[in-house]
Amino acid sequence: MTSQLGAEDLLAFEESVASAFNRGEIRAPVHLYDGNEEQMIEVFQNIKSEDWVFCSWRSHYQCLLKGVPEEVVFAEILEGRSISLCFPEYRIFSSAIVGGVLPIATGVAWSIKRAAQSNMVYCFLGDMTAETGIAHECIKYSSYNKLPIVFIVEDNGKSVCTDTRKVWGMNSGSYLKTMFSDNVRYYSYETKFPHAGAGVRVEF
Ligand SMILES: Cc1ncc(C[n+]2csc(CCOP(=O)(O)OP(=O)(O)O)c2C)c(N)n1
Ligand SMILES: [Mg+2]
Repeated sequence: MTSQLGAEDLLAFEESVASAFNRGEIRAPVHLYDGNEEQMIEVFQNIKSEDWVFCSWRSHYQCLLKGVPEEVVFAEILEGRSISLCFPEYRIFSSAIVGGVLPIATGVAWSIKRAAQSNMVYCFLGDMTAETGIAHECIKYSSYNKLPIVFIVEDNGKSVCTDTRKVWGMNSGSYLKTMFSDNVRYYSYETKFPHAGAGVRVEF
């Protein structure tokens, strides 16, 4: 655990970003979390400062829980960089490209294994990203090669405004809920926020 922040702190941070965005103070997209605070804190129980964390466009909670100070994260968001927050000194990186971080995270895990180090990689991905070909390849490769990486699938049931299950015809949910269990964690959550924005100004 690299931060002592609780669910209330995470919620309050995201609410302050939402307010700033709705006041027009952030002139770039924001992708907010809501409803997954307990799950995120639980995942971060095991994450240490020497571990690497990779995220998508939705990464405020991970940055805070990895130990980046709130004011530092907020300043970057105000500068318009919410969509791809990177703090190399805290070993946390994000990309706004669907699937963009997955091969990079897999490569870092491979390098840790080759160097016989003991730290880990944690890679967060949404439910639609989890169904892409690149996710399948990276997860499969990591599992077969026993790489020190955990992929955390965050299922909010949607991809922007599209229903993930409907797209793939998944009546019983993703195969990743049960397969590759040494390398995959899967949780579901419901959010009050749209895909991007905070419900007042630009949203989609
Ligand atoms: C290569 C690529 N294709 C399309 C997009 C547009 N896009 C941004 S987020 C997103 C939805 C991804 O859904 P999911 O993986 O479930 O993540 P969520 O936003 O729900 O957390 C899409 C299609 C993109 N950023 N990159
Ligand atoms: Mg989703």
